[in-house]
Amino acid sequence: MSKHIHFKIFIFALLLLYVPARGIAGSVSGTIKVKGLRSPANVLMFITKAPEVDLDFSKAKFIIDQKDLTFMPHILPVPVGATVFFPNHDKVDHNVFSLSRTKKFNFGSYKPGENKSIRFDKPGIVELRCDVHAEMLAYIMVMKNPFFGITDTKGHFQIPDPHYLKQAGLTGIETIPAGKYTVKTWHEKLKSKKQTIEIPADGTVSVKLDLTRGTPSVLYKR
Ligand SMILES: [Cu+2]
Repeated sequence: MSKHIHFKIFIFALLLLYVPARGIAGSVSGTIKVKGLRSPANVLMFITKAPEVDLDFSKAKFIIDQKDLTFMPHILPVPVGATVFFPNHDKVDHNVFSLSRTKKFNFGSYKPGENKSIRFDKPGIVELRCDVHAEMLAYIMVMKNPFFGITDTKGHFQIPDPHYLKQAGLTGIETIPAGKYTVKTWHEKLKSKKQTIEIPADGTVSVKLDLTRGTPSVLYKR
């Protein structure tokens, strides 16, 4: 065979390998049950390792609202590089700060109607507090990949989460490339669990996990 034919076969083989792999992708959905907590909501469900994706942040909007003396949402996963906004929609001043190693900051006291923002450039957990209101607590989870979801009040979740993507203004990551992955849980009062899953070429893999009270594991081992 000539070099030319060899090259053609090589290209053809590459196409066989490459083309299907791009178009074939699925998702994860499931239900979490918890013991020892009133609600199965606010559990972060995430894929530990995933293929790299180019994320377009141009329309991204990540917000932790301050309303009725609480942070909303209580837990917000964001991909590394995201900028999060912290509008004050209360009638009183707030002072949002973090002592976490992932990102230390202190906005100082700011007034109703004001807004602050900061970019999160390192993966890990950021615990948010308010200097004025000791009971205010929220978590920003800075994630290595955009494949995650948060359980609702019934314990249901989806990865990727269409509602989250729409709210955050992220596009192009509506599915996860088919293959074997590990899905893991994180909640501040629940022991973390993980499970191996296989994301199908087309469709959804279902996950059911029972969680109990305890200390969660670190988000990523360093
Ligand atoms: Cu406050």
